[in-house]
Amino acid sequence: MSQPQPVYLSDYQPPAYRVTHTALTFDLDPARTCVEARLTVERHPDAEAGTPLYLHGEQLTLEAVSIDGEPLADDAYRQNDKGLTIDAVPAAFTLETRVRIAPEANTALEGLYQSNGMYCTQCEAEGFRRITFYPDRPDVMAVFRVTVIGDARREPVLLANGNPVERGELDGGRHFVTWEDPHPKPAYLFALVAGDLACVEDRFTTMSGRDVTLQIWVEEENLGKTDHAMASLKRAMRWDEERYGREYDLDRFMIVAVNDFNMGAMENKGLNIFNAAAVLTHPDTATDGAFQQVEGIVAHEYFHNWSGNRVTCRDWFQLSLKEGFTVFRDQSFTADSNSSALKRIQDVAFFRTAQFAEDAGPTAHPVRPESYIEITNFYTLTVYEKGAEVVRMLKNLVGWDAFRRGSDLYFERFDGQAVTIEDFVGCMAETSGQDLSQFMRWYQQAGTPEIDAHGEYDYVNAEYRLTLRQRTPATAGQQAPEPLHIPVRMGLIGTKSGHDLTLTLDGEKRGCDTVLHLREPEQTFVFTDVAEAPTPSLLRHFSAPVKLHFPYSREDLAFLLTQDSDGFNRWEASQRLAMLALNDLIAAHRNGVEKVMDSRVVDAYRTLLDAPAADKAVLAEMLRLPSEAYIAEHQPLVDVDAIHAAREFVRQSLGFALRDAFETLYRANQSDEPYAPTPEQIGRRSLKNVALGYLMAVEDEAGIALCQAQFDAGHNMTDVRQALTLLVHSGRDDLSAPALKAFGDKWAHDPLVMDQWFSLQVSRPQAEVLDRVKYLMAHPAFSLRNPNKVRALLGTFAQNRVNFHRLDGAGYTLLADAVIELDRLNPEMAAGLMTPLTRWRRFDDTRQSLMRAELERIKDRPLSANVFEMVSKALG
Ligand code: B3K
Ligand code: ZN
Repeated sequence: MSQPQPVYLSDYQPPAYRVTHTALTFDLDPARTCVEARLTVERHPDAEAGTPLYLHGEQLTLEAVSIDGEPLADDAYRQNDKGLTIDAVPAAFTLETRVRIAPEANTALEGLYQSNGMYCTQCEAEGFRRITFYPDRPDVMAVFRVTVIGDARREPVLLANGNPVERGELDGGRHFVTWEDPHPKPAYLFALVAGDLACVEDRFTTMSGRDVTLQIWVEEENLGKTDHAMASLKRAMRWDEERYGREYDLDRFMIVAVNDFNMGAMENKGLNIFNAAAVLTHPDTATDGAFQQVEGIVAHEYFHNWSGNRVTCRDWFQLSLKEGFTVFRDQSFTADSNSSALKRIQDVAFFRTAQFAEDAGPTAHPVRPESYIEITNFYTLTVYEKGAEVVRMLKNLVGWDAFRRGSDLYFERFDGQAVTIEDFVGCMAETSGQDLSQFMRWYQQAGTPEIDAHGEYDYVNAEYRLTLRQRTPATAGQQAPEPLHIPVRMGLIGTKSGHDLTLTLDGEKRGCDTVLHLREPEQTFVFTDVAEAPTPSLLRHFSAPVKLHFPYSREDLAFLLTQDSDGFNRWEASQRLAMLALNDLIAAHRNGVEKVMDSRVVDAYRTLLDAPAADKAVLAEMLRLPSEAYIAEHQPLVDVDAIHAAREFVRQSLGFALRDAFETLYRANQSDEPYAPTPEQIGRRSLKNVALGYLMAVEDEAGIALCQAQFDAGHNMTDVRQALTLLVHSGRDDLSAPALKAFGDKWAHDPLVMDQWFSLQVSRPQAEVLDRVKYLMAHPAFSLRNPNKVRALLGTFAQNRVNFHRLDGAGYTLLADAVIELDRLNPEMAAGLMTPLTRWRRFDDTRQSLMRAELERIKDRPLSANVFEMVSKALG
């Protein structure tokens, strides 16, 4: 087998031929679906006559090919495993092909496949080439007309993009529906669904008064789980009108829930296909976290209708053009509809753990990568989440007004086109009048920039001098990164008064909160008229995706924890304070010294518990300790055992020292009102469940009784799952085993609840987990073919730090075995699953060599391009 070759951004060439109209007919059959395609093709005016026509096509059985009705002679075209070349074509013509495909054999879940017997598609990025021969690239945009033929009993519902224009009965119990989508689109936005589905319908009137039908299609038994997705959709549609002036553009908008799906959801024009886990909710089966996720994903896919579909990407290197912008939009929507500080805290906590780790590992890449072997490997936290941070910085640099005008200009100027990141940033430069050329480096440089900050107060002149020094680490693709344009939002708080001080910079009064523009490797900002010695509050709201170091003392942090006017930075102070204590304890553990809890940290937590909190959800986040993964990101070499021991020690120490306060908090936030996913209720449950966590850290009988009672009461999945997790993660097998069994028996019929059942038991710290994973892999509810199950069981296990990183290497072997087996079925999932192994350089010598050995073992196998690319980077 030849080695897969990389594709380079610098090699981009516009298409020589464009397709203006695409007519498809699907005659569905599990083993031999027939796909007929009629493409109206034109040579691009700039392309030379005689340029061969190239069509992508993989795993297709070609039965017929003709041009303008004339079948092609055998020697008029050439076919290999990647596509079809036709040497001589006219300047404008109609190409017709007929192919066969086998949806039932499609375990990669790309192209047309079957999930629970129903047909569905996933075409982004390059799945359409597994459906028919086509120029499968996003800069070829056509109007689609699609006829779907199926069995009237097995597939009563036949859906595709756009509007239904014709339907009818056929011989042999078959029927058809024809769909037309008037908006030109790239093939990656094509979708088809066929099966026995039920639908919940609603309506939405757009800002210009057009009536839109909203439909959510699900399997019959899930009809009771769509309310929240529908309500979220309507809110998102209204929000996009109000904030961005964007209106929906078809008569109907459909969402379909499928069980087997590689990611969250897909924004196909007018027919979004969702992982069931990203759309179905019910208070009894889904946690608050799941409700929030559904709201965010429904909004995200809907927002793509403009940022992605109406204006799309020229090539896949521009992926962040649609993803970074759309993530930024969905984050803003959630912040507007809930607590904005909470949303920022949750996003940043996740970002700094997962994206920083990606940026520090062998798969680090810029927001706009310069090359790839398999584009599926680039749907990453860097492209999505860092891309969103870059858009947020852009908004903060130019201000909302110029940003909104830039967004309007972008959508108007490029409507119906496939464009680049320069086109987007160019609109922002045009409406703001700012030079954004240095800012473009954010798209080009990988790695997490670091800022070393230090400040000095001059008592004589009443000045505060803040010096910021930036550096970006070298990465595989970039040996000498250049200084970035970094917005650093900050304030100064009077250490005595506890009040925000007015900022005067270069003679200009700037209020109590300002954004510094750091452009040079080192810059000093001199604030004048600073009436008292201040404590700086830096990088408010995480104004740039960087690591900021400032020599805060514990006293400074305890002060900021209560005095910072920025809610996000109050949380940040809690995390920094916990990190100082954790670092000491990690060192103590490593040196075999007795661990002692820092009383200043306990006092700071006591202050939090005593003060009445305005935002309960934010308080809950402040009381939550940094995760083991986050702590690991701060260690030069990760010591999994020391981190776990130190964190457990802090958890227990706080539990013991503040036990009564936690119990009071728990009881004060209990309620038996009917469940609703409102910010108030979510905040209350979150606070109560954090308190329960500390009570269970102590593991006294009273705490256990509260936990058991919460589990038994079964009010809603948020409470049940937290109680069950705490029971299962406690050392008390006498409690955990019966609770797990009761839960598993009760929910055996519900795959989404069984996912939770799998994941919560393989995240427990007890050493038996590895055997439990093996045992559960043979459980009837588990299947390697279902991505949600793979994520719940194997993905969660690989995040279980003490057990995955066992010193005998058995955790690594288990994961590598699974990657090898899964690669034969679903390369996209296999490549994602192996990510933790690629981070081997972060660990001690013993673990490094064990992980490396597993990577070598994977590398010796026949591999998909996906896994090949990951393993080569990891070892390279
Ligand atoms: N655009 C899709 C992701 C497709 C991933 C393909 N492997 C979902 C989203 O970002 O909205
Ligand atoms: Zn997206």
